Amino acid sequence: MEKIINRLQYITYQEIDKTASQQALEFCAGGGDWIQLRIKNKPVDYILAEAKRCNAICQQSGATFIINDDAKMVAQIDADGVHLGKNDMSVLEARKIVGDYKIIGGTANTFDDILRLTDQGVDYIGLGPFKFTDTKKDLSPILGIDKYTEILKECVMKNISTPIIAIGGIVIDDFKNLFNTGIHGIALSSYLAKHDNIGAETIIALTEIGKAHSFNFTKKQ
Ligand code: TZP
Ligand code: MG
Repeated sequence: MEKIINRLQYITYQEIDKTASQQALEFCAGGGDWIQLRIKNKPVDYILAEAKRCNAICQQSGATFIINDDAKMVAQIDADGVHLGKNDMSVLEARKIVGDYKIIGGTANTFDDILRLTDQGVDYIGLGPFKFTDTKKDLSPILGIDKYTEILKECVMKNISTPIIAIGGIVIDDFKNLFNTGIHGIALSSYLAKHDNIGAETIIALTEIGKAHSFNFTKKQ
């Protein structure tokens, strides 16, 4: 079965007064179709309960639901996939746990990271950080638009077609420049989370992604 990698991933955010599942509900209400549950420094029972709620919300609205770090939890609740950071288990280990049909995403900061992840059969790559962000501690070096351009060119030259998702400090004004580099999609956390109505801002973000992607796509035909 072909795994579909959507163009907007919402990463749940911990610095607001809404639970991850409340955020998931608002994001899906706005037409969002891909959520990554990311909860740090909480008991596993709390994360599991939130994961089950998010999974149900995503199933109901046809959205893809993946969990940060925890491949075993993905298998346990039959979520759609896992996102692995640089310090998490390898893609090969995660594949043994979740099987061939689940999505495995991996974090990259360099072209070498992308090569390593694609060799291991990752389904998408989160490339970043694009800009500085408070959302993640211990940030890797910031890439900016020039590094994205360089790395995406290298992907074309080496025939790497794994979808690349831009991440880190991204706001709507960045979409056009980022899609110009050849990325597949965008991951947003604080930008959407900080809007009172995550759903309303999701509608706007999806529209702008559609414009930025289609402009770049038609240019290439
Ligand atoms: N990995 C690299 S940057 C980042 C993660 C999880 C945080 C993205 O969040 P924001 O709020 O969109 O910068
Ligand atoms: Mg991690």
